[in-house]
Amino acid sequence: MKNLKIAIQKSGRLNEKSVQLLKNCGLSFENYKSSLITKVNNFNLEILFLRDDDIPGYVAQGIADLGIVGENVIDESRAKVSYLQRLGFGRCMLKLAVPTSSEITELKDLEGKSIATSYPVILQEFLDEYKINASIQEISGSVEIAPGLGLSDAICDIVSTGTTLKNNGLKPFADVRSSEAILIGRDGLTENPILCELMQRLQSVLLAKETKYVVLNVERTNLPQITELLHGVKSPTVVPLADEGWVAVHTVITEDDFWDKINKLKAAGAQGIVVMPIEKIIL
Ligand code: PRT
Ligand code: ZN
Repeated sequence: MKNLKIAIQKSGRLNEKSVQLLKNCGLSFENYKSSLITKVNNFNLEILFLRDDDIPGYVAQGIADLGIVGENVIDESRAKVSYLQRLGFGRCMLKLAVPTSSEITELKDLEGKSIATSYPVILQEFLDEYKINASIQEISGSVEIAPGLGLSDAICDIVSTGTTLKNNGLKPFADVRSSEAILIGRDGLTENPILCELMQRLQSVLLAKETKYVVLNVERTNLPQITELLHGVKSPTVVPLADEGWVAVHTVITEDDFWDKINKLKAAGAQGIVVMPIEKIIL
């Protein structure tokens, strides 16, 4: 069978997590920083290491079959690719920001002003949506220093912790779009058996990341309340303990309501709660 090619970022914020995700899917490969392409030893896949900006175009042209890249980069490129899977890392927000002393406080104040950004396509669409006429100054990096240099009144840039804005005397005042890393694919790939296998592995890794394996002890008399709290899970495993009045309950809890559920379990009499990471969940 012909190998598929997946393009990932060569170096930068998405590289390490992209490599780790593929390795967690059981793929074994050398990650030499100097090579641009590497063959996976135990799967029909080759990995191309590219600059993130090039990935959507490579996939749209079919030079790579798959790619891992931020939504911001996909949208900015306008490349025609399919979204296959959200990957849950590289999360950030494209924001509008101004110097802390600026009189601009809301979107309509941008009318007639200039905005520096590396994302002119996304920004223009956003301004059109809100019917704002502003001039866009396209710059490729260090956008945060543009207002200080007198190049623009505002900026539109990626923010994650907000430290860079703060360090440059800027304050955010509007969100343009959120972004996370996405697995993208070229057209006509969906039926490919190599992709189907990879998607199954990816989903089991991603699902496992969102869940925890929990073991707890409870008095038999309190078991009904505990199983009631765990109604989302197909019958939790209940194991008798040496002390006949007690049982151990084994279950899986999702990350999003983890603490809420643990506190309710404790209130219902759960003791000795042990929480373990799950590597994979095969459905
Ligand atoms: O060399 P190459 O072109 O491949 O990489 P790059 O330098 O263009 O991108 P890189 O590695 O910086 O980011 C890759 C992707 O990570 C982006 O396209 C986003 O999808 C995502 N991402 C997540 C981020 C951030 N968080 C982030 N904080 N991309 C950039 N930043 C920058 C931002 O531009 C700003 O300068 O970090 C600074 C802000 O960070 P905070 O934490 O101070 O707010
Ligand atoms: Zn880039």
